[in-house]
Amino acid sequence: ETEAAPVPRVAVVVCLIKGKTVLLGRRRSSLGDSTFSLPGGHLEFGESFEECAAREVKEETGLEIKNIELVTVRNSVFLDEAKPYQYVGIFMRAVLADDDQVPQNVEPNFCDGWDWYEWDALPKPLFWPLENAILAGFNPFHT
Ligand code: 8DG
Ligand code: MG
Ligand code: MG
Repeated sequence: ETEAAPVPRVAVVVCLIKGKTVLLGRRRSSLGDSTFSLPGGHLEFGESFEECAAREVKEETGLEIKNIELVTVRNSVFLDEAKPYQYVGIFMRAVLADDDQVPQNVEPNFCDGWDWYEWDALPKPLFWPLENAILAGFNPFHT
């Protein structure tokens, strides 16, 4: 069986902001295993970026979000993986619809759990597309 040629995919990731903190979870995935990343996932056919952001955050954390806005777009190409990949990463920003909500680890096979981290003291290692975005100036608090 021959594998289909790789194609770029669209991913929507969400910087969910609470005070000075953002929500991160440690990945359980062949891609970036045990690194900290934002909630997010693949854009489905027909979705807006905002709809995808709200759906992925709900699916992964149980949280309801509001004030969903585009912050930046990144092109992440990784040719050195066992399976090469390219993501057009749509980086959104949002806040909790209701501040009393607590994140749930809805997909424990894919994440060790969610927690809030101060932007100035992010955990390490970060998932590399997120790390690269930050090195390039991504800052959801300064836009
Ligand atoms: P899905 O099946 O729910 O649609 O996808 P997923 O399993 O939740 O996918 P994911 O790996 O969490 O996200 C899709 C891709 O988005 C990921 O492989 C690479 C890209 N991506 C970035 N930055 C970030 C980030 O900070 N967090 C997440 N989760 N994905 C990111 O470029
Ligand atoms: Mg995900
Ligand atoms: Mg997902």
